[in-house]
Amino acid sequence: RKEDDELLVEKRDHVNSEEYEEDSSYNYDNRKMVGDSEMDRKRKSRPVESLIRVYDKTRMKYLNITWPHVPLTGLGEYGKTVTLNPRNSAEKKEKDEGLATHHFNQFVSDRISVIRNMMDHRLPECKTLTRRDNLPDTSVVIVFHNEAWTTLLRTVYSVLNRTPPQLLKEIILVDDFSDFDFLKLPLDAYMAQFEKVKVVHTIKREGLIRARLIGIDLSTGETLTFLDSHCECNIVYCESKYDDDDDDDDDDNRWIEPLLDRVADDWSCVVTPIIDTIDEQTFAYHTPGRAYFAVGSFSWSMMFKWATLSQAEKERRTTNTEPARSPTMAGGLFTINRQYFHHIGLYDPGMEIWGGENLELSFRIWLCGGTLEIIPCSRVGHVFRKINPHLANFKGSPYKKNTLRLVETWLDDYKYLYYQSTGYYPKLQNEVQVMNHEYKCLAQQPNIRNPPGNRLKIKTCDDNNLQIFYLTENKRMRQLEHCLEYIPYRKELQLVVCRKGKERQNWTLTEINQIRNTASGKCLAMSFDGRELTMDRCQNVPQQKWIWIDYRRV
Ligand code: LR7
Ligand code: MN
Repeated sequence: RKEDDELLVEKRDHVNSEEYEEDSSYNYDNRKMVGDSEMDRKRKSRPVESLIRVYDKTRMKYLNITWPHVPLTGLGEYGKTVTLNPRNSAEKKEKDEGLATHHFNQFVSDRISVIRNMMDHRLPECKTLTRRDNLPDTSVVIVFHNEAWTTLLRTVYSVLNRTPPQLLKEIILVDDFSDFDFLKLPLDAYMAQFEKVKVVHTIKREGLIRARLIGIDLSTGETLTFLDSHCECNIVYCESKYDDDDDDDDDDNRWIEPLLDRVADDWSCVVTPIIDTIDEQTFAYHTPGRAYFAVGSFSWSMMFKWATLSQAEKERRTTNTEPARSPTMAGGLFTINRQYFHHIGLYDPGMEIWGGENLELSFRIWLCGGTLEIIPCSRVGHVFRKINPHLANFKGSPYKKNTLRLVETWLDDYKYLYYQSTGYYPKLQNEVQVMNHEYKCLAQQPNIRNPPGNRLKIKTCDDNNLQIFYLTENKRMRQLEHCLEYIPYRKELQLVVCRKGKERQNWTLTEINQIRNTASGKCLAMSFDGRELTMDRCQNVPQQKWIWIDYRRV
């Protein structure tokens, strides 16, 4: 091990990321590496078990424990794609079991070094940005339930190796009542070699939200940084930068510094890195491009979504390296000032297992005087997966429950949008969008003072909930407790409170696709400039042709 470490350090000295970037044809397979030969690679790419002796305090005796350990291999270095086919039935079983448990390719992860080198994916400008000298320190909190050994270790090593020691107060690993034995004593024993790593085990399944609250309680850093248990902080920390008085100081901004610098600017700034993708199958490190990144958004059904930077934000920012304001965050990776987190009341401890806490915290931040930003010069990789094992294996619907808590807590007058779009609605018949021949849609015009806004507009069709109407059995076009009504003497089309037996609220679709109001006999029409809605005498004209599109089928 010791030898391997030394070799690794030596090998690192050869690595020149500048050289790598400039020459895309650079072949890292030619690099002299540990275990370079095909024989070595085959031998070393097989996981081996190591034996350790630990003292079990409760049983008051020494135990011999094995844990899967991964030697250094050349596979996956610099975030390169790894494709490995099982060579026999035992390996096939290993691969299948890994996939079934984690929904990522544990078989591959177990054959990549837990300390692999990574390409520097930042914008070149990031390297020369200036920042304050005295950055606050941070406690890195990583919670996990049944994480794979190698992904967990890779996360921990990437933090240890790529965070300047004076900025890393500690790493707190919160084991959320995992079933795997190797995450108990063996993990404690393994982590005991690192002064800065603390491991705690919950005594019942808490879920990621309360597990993080436990981590926060135990932490002492000025700021808190959260990571999922399958991350890799981007780029290598070179010790010489901090230990020697090396004046080669053009690279003081690694993953953590830009985050801490921004939090130090303003205690109410909560920041996230750009989250790069570690492929769930090949463990390749992908990035959407150096300058491009997405911000966080959400749908009215309270699903987290990625979105492009708004025009306003594009105009507000003057350089690519500046922080970008983000409406929401994905939830797993962020840095926050400890006092500010307490000031806004931490997480909602009533939230279970998984989901919703990311939007809850995002709303909490924006509504409590804070800002949420993405820092483009900080990048961290995360293993994205298509199926979430925690939800799949859990009875009940914690995600829905958590979402209801956040809706009831923060959405006030807008919460009907959530209930409307998730179908918690009496006598739901059909969800439709009302579209005309110019592909424009009928939409409610939001009115903050008097929600829901009672005006209607014609807008470009999109998946905005304000465009979705429910067709009820009794011919209503309804949005929550409001129905579309035509008031002839005022010539007004409005969304007003639904009333039984009110013919002015009845609508039918004619054979030639007009939407006809029963009481007035008039038809819904688009004005000639295509902007306004009117009610006209029914005629066979394109302006009066509409279709009801079943929203759920689109
Ligand atoms: O009961 C649980 N106990 C836990 O400790 C369930 C989960 N966990 C741990 C788990 O081991 C992992 O470390 O919590 C962490 C997050 O769970 P994941 O990795 O299964 O979640 P995810 O990556 O699919 O989900 C994203 O949304 C979650 C909503 O609750 C959390 O906020 C995650 O932190 C978040 N991850 C990210 O933001 C990374 C970027 C992904 C995106 C988009
Ligand atoms: Mn995750």
